[in-house]
Amino acid sequence: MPSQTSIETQSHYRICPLCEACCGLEVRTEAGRVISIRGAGNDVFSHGFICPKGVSLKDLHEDPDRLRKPLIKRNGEFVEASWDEAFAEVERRLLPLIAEHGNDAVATVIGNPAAHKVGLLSYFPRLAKALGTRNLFSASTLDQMPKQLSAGLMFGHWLSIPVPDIERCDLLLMLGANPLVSNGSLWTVPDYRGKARAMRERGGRIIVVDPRRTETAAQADQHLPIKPGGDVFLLLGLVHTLFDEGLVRLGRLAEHVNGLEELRSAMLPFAPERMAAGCGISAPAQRQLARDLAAAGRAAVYGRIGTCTQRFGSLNSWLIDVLNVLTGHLDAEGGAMFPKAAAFAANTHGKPGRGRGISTGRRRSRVSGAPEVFGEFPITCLAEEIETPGAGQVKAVICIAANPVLSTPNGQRIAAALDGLSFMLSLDIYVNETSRHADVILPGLSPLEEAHFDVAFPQLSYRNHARFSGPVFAKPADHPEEWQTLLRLAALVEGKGLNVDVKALDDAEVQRITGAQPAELLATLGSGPERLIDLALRSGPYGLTLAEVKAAAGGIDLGALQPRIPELLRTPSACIELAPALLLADLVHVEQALQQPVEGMLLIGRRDMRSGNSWMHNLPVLAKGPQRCTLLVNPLDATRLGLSDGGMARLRAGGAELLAPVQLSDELMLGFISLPHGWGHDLPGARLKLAEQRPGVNMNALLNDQMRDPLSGNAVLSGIAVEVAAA
Ligand SMILES: Nc1nc2c(c(=O)[nH]1)N[C@H]1C(S)=C(S)[C@@H](COP(=O)(O)OP(=O)(O)OC[C@H]3O[C@@H](n4cnc5c(=O)[nH]c(N)nc54)[C@H](O)[C@@H]3O)O[C@H]1N2
Ligand SMILES: Nc1nc2c(c(=O)[nH]1)N[C@H]1C(S)=C(S)[C@@H](COP(=O)(O)OP(=O)(O)OC[C@H]3O[C@@H](n4cnc5c(=O)[nH]c(N)nc54)[C@H](O)[C@@H]3O)O[C@H]1N2
Ligand code: SF4
Ligand SMILES: [Mo]
Repeated sequence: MPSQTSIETQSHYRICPLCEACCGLEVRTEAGRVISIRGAGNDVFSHGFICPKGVSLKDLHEDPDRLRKPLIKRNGEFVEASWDEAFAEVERRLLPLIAEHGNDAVATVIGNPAAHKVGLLSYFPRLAKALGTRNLFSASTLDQMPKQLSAGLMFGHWLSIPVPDIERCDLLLMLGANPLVSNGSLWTVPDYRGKARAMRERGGRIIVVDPRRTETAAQADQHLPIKPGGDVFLLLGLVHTLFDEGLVRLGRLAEHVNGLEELRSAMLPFAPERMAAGCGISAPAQRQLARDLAAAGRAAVYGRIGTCTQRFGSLNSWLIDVLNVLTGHLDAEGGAMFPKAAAFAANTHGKPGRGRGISTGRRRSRVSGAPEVFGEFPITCLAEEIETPGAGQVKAVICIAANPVLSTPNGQRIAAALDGLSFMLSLDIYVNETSRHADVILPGLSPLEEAHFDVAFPQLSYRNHARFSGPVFAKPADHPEEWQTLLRLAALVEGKGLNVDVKALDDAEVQRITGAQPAELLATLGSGPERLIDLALRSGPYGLTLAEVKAAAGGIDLGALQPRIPELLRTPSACIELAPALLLADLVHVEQALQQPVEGMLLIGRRDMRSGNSWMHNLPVLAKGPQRCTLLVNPLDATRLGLSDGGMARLRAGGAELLAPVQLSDELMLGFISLPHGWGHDLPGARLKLAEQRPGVNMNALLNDQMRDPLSGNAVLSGIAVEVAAA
């Protein structure tokens, strides 16, 4: 319960759902309104850190454009509807489609906010099972799928991803990440800035590999500018050097690795001297970096989205952890370590040390034949699956907390495809660039009306912890929570009709998945996500209960990361797989790429502290200030191209064209330009009054939806050649 600090002012603890840092916030309210939001000083994990996005939860809660009622499109216009009417409309439109065209005619698309919503995460599988469709898509193939794949192949589970143990690290090599702005990704590390500063004050060193001298690079000891898409060459050069110069030290892991000799011979061709042209980093610099890593007492290599959203994203993700293993820094204090989450972590369940491992390609997408990875097809295959007639054609889309029209390469193609559907349902909180195409929109709640427990991010945290926050405000009585909406949809698809008892459905499902749990225990644990959290905590490695976590103000600290190999491994061999065949087979393509360098001005993305992908530009506290959707250009390139600061540039690629305001910046190396993603809020039919005042342009309109990492299905978002001219 909220603590009473005066007659009127109440203080509430709320974990922020807006990025992976998962900060604990203190939300102060008076008479049902938010009066302030700050970092919660008593949070055992984030210790009072907050960024401007955390503050924006007030604006999000109060945003007049945020949907509070379901919408049904009638004669091309959205009209408000009751929940019963909206579900009835879904039933009326969707069931005949499934009956006529089969289960695969429905595709689902899940977006980023779902990763922060225990209700969506834990109840989506229920809907997916009811739908029984093979056409599952998500933002994961715009983001981290390569890392999940490499972790799965090496360690046996998709989410067994090591993170830097920054509080004890001496040398951190970071590629394609800008945690000073993004606040960390696949590495839950609130206040990266403070931790990096502390590391350097201890004498530690941070090296950043990035085409741009980012905020993170500027604060580091060294910035190594790399050619976009060039990481695979650099990483191969580094691994080659370790073998070539006899620097491999497996230490404690020696008895837990498989494939060392295969790896050694596979690396023979990739001498730094040959790789330098591909990455733009000289051979001596590569060799020195490899020696530094090998010599460091405690070091970690960490790569993030810049290394994933490339043609060789999977190879990059693999080679990063290969470097950690070969230098003896994986699973060692101060190195790259595996968190042990209190709940929901697959790598804490089952027989320790051995498992089934992972596989891909159990199915292929109908049109491109892309392999299924982690149960999904690449999101860049969505449009073609809708457009292409024939058996299995997608006729309906259920879009859950996703905005693919802005977030996916060639989003304009997706927009056109969505218009060709027979039915579209969005679970969203706005009428935006994607949900405007829907026939029915079922809104989620304000984050301040929801309880919160992170399912995924404690599996990626710099320190182990368990935290929970309750709702700040009671939700409107008739507004279902999103897990209830998902259960109702699942029941509807299963033909159970509209008048279902959601609690009974939930009880039956929990009974089914937990099997052995006595009915009395299940009854005492309530319902919905909280019951699932409680069960997961109880069966988790610390044997906690939800009541214990709730009772601990600011959460429970579960200590610094501890070595977990071999216990964590779930590979069939019970070893770390250093040389998975799927990855080795892709090396021939690296050779080809080396012979065919991409020419021209290369476009990369960037993130901004006051922006969150595509959907936070309608919040006043974030929207204020300078224009953020600008094209960064090196002044020398600008002169050559006739561009000037504040002037407009015309960008062309793949038949698409857009105009963007130029901002001169020496952060960028010659030949590279940068534009942020998630903009372009000028599409007709969206209802984002503030965002449309300064819409920005959609950089994804320039990207090619056929460019993917074929192993993981991840889209290529970086290093695309574009034509640039003054407009
Ligand atoms: N060029 C380029 N493109 C990129 C990236 C890049 O770096 N460069 N980054 C990629 C990455 S990493 C990601 S994760 C993707 C994100 O891609 P998406 O997930 O498709 O996009 P978001 O902008 O996060 O949109 C989230 C949607 O969820 C809605 N929403 C917000 N909160 C809730 C809620 O509580 N419930 C429901 N039901 N809906 C909610 C929002 O209104 C919005 O429509 O973008 C990718 N696109
Ligand atoms: N403020 C803010 N925070 C966010 C988000 C946001 O939109 N805004 N989005 C959230 C999401 S969904 C995610 S996934 C995370 C992502 O978190 P990060 O991975 O830290 O994201 P970015 O800031 O995009 O950093 C990627 C870096 O890769 C660089 N890069 C581009 N191409 C290459 C390349 O070829 N090689 C190398 N080595 N580097 C390259 C870019 O210049 C950029 O600095 O951020 C999350 N946090
Ligand atoms: S860093 Fe992320 S989690 Fe923390 S306040 Fe900002 S948006 Fe929220
Ligand atoms: Mo992301």
